[in-house]
Amino acid sequence: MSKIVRVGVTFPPDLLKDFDEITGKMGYESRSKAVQDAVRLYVSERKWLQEEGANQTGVILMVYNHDTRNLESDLTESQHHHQELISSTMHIHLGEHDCLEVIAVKGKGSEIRHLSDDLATRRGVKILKSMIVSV
Ligand code: NI
Repeated sequence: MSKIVRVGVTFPPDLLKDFDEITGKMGYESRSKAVQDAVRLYVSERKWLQEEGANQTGVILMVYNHDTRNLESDLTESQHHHQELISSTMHIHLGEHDCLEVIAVKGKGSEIRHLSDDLATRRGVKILKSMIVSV
């Protein structure tokens, strides 16, 4: 393994206080380990935006209003169209009108982004978040 490098970083006090509180509650005993994990997460979350050809995996989380005309059939059609990307989906009824759909994906970054954008821009889709990491 590569050796450890020591760096000095400055923080606004409030940010560091929040970070220490949260990581302390999580059970981190070392601030270095907590910062390393936070940076690793940040890098893995953003790497996919730059490595469109690389293999990536993750979930697309989507909240939508199922009353919106044609939305459910359009969403199903889009998912059939991208079936090679989609490993699994989970549907949760949130109330009278809203549904949560969790779509597990794996494939090329550019194709995952294409699916994500296709779903996000449809009328009736209220929230779409993707958590994609490079693998
Ligand atoms: Ni539903």
